Amino acid sequence: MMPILHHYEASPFSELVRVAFGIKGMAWQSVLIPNIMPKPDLVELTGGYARTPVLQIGADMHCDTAAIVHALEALQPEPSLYPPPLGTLHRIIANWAGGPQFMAHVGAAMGAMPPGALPDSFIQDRKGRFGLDLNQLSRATPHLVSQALTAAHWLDATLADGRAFVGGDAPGHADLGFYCNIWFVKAIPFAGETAAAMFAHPNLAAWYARMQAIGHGERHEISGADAIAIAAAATPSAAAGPVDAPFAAGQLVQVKTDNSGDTPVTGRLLQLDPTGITVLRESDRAGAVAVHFPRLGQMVLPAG
Ligand SMILES: N[C@@H](CCC(=O)N[C@@H](CS)C(=O)NCC(=O)O)C(=O)O
Repeated sequence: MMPILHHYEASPFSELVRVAFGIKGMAWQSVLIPNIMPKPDLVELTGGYARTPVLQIGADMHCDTAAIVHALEALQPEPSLYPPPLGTLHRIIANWAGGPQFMAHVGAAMGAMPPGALPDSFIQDRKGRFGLDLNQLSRATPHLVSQALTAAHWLDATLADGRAFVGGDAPGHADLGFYCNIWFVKAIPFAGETAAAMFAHPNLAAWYARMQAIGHGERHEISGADAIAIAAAATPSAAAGPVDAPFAAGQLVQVKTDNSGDTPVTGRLLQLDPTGITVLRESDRAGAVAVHFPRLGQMVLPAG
């Protein structure tokens, strides 16, 4: 079944997945979603998770790039996004790039914007949902730029022995993590000075060109209503997996991004172990859907 990416063009985490499709040479369907709330079609499918991106495979929704990459590996194992010799270490590096380093790159990219460059609705959305005050970001920007430039220095040093990608000859999840952060800074013209400092690193610049050349695979546009119809016609593929104590299979739980004010997703546990979390829920318009999360970074609480 062709995977469906719910995303918007300017989203760095979405770019990570689009290039993952490129590495795997996959065909995929694209649903463009709003970059602020409300997102009625997306939330209908996920049960509350509203971050970007989300990957849909039939009636299975994969929330967060960590769960998305995991699902893509299962759907099409080759070429792997965890090539040797790094293997699983790719995941650890990508987690660092998508965690602390993500905020540094947001600051480097958006902190340089003059007042009025962003619509007020966007500023209010990010303040209300994430406590991110974009109007105050410029004060923290020099520090955040220094953190992003340190990562650029490390990446360049990693590549200095002539390797093509972070782990050697083949690109993987770690490359995607670094790439989408730098891509975001490069995309914002106001951040030109920081981008220039990053691209002054010759190994980084050559690696970036290799990553960019990978492309996005084969993209086909569909609507949010199409995606809901596809989910309604499918049944969740999720086979029940292990459920770690103190939780039990079938238990009603809430899953929520740690340290966030995000809306929790409520459903019955199908799986809960270090490889991920899956809950089953009913959607009014799509019927039974399975919603998948990574274990790291998600809080699970008993519900009901
Ligand atoms: N840990 C998540 C983070 C996703 C995330 O924070 N995405 C940003 C956009 S790139 C977001 O959701 N922004 C708010 C929105 O799109 O409504 C992942 O890896 O997918």
